[in-house]
Amino acid sequence: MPNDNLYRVVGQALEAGITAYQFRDKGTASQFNEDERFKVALRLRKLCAEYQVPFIVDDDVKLAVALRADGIHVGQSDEKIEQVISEVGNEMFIGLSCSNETELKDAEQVRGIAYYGCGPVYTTVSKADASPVIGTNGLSRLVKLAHRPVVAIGGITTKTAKKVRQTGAKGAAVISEIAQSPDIFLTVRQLKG
Ligand code: TZP
Ligand code: MG
Repeated sequence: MPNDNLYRVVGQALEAGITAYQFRDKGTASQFNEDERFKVALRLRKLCAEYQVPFIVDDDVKLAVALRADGIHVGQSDEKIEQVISEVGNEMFIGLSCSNETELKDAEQVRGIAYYGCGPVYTTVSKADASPVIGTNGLSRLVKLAHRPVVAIGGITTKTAKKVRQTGAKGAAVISEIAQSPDIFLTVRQLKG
């Protein structure tokens, strides 16, 4: 079963204490057709519910609604944030990616956004079309400008999590460091500090 590793990783990460999970299957990294995507995401959605951990769908309003997701996350070039807010703002919380000060200042004018995803803080291997790296200095500037919680993303590891936390970011979104960890319990504990 090709998805067994995904269920194992998410299950162990939940057991280890992650505070949110985002389902992301898009672009060149997409692994599933529409049917498979729904089935896999539904199973993960139920798993998160067992742990009372928010389940967030990346950039797929239809899937988020079908799964009764807790949240939806959109990027700057995904469906327009105002459109997403009017579609599902009453049903789930909404996150928006902001990778520079202009994007963040524009987002501050929009009502109905719950949090910002900011990065990439460091070089990432998980997103082919990632914006330029902003470093912890760039992240700090965005945190200072933001009146909403900032979740840092991009190349964050157990070694850099503390520096990321010191910027005032309220969370860290992590793919590789957890998915490739030989000991997910230890990695999540170290990431949380
Ligand atoms: N957006 C900016 S960086 C990134 C996304 C989705 C990928 C983060 O993955 P990793 O493996 O933790 O660098
Ligand atoms: Mg996106």
